[in-house]
Amino acid sequence: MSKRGAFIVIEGLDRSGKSTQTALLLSRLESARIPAKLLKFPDRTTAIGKMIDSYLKSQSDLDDHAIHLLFSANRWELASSIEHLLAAGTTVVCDRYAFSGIAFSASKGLPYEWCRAPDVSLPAPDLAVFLDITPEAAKARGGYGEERYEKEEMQRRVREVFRRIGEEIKGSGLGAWVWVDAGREKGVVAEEVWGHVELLARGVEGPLCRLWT
Ligand code: 2DT
Ligand code: MG
Repeated sequence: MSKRGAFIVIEGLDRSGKSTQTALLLSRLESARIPAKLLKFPDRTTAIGKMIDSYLKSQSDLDDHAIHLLFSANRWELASSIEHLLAAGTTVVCDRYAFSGIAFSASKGLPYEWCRAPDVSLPAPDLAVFLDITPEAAKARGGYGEERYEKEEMQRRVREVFRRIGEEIKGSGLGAWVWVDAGREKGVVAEEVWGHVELLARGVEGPLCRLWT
């Protein structure tokens, strides 16, 4: 039986190095001749993504529930492409996914279970790597940007919810969740990330799991 591609999600706070690390991971996969594709959520290029982009830039306001559902819809509109890529043997690396969806909305006060619901039965990653950095260290990396949520207080709450999500995944057998200390030099972090990804990226035999089931 031929193996499918691995589904890898990279999560973390703003300025934890997600863009840098996902780019380094992609070139590493390329050097190893492993077919791979990088996706990023939110995907701001779709019609839904444009609404999200305008909300994040504070050019529009939306009810907290409504924006949460748009973020989820933005994953659903790409879910079948993810499945097709994996089935064709391509490793999919995602910069943020449903875990960011829960972490950010729950940090605004929406109930955790409610936040989880719209993502039920989306493809579940085989591995989620959480790039862990303290909000202080993140801030020291040149400050946050201008977008909504890029504030130290918010990031602190988000990190707490991410902890809860990680514990839940580890206890559930739904793929793997690893914490990587992202406060270190980028080459060191990349090496550790690669250590977690390499074997999976050689191909996965089991079926794709579904979120939260
Ligand atoms: P970037 O800084 O990575 O572009 O993210 N977010 C993201 C949510 O609130 N819910 C979600 O489902 C996702 C995927 C995190 C932009 C911001 O969007 C937040 C930061
Ligand atoms: Mg950002």
